[in-house]
Amino acid sequence: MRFLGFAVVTGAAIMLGACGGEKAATTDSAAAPAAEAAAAPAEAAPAAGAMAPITGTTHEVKMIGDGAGYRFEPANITVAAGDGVKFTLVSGGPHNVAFDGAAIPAAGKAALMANMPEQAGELSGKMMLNADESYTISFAGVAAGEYPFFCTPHLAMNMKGVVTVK
Ligand SMILES: [Cu+2]
Repeated sequence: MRFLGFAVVTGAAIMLGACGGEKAATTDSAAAPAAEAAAAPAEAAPAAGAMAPITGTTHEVKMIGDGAGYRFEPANITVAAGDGVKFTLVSGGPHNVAFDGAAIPAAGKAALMANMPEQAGELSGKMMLNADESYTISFAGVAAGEYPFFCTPHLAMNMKGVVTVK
């Protein structure tokens, strides 16, 4: 009975690939009840942080830096539940897409973080250098509201926008 419980915990740890779970798997059977208790929060964490794929429209935004200044085009994007936004570097890089965690709806922060690949920092997308590089963010599962964003290198030049999730 105890051995069976231990085997289930081990299986869950392999599926999740969690370091904490692997430690639990090497614990001897006398500590099995403790290992099972430790495995429960480890199972919940990846589910909460899972990226939600785009199921709707992918909206295109250009990242431009030229004689007229630095900007996102369009700068104001309204998306429906399940939509995504693809930011493509056109000129004037480096550019990125970043959000201020204090400026976005608190209810949407965890989902947005989970949906942003290759974060250079919290809610800060990867830096792009070359034309045609792009960065796509899914807004699936992100709470309704206004999400102001900016380009970190050009924040002082007012390279900003807002994604409104309906
Ligand atoms: Cu920029």
